[in-house]
Amino acid sequence: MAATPSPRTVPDRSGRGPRTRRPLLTLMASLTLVVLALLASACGDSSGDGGSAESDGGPIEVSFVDGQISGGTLRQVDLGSEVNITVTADVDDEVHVHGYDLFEPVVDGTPAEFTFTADIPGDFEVELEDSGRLLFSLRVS
Ligand SMILES: [Cu+2]
Repeated sequence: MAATPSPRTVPDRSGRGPRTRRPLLTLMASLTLVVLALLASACGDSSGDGGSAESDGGPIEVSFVDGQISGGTLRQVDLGSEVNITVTADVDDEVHVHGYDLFEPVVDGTPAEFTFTADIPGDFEVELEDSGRLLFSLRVS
């Protein structure tokens, strides 16, 4: 076996060396985009944001009637508090509390009701799962 000697490559002497700043910036930019995309695309389309935050310790009541959602776009609760959510709808669907991954069927005439401890901080969508409608965002902080 004759080992072929690898040809000696000419050392790179093309000046002051390559500038490698730009690729790093591009990488960081795309990482940011990926993170943003992941956050935004949990399930269904989410656009309800920047609304008026309503902070109240009481139960959260939201209704979906004739395609209209009423009850507020952003509801705020304290981290660690007991949350009670009641969703009334004139359709048969399923209510999904993202993040906490709670599902509860809602039937015309029978509201979906959740009671849980808000022990995960963040903004979470509460959604009518089948129709893909965002009922409101739950902010736990
Ligand atoms: Cu969902």
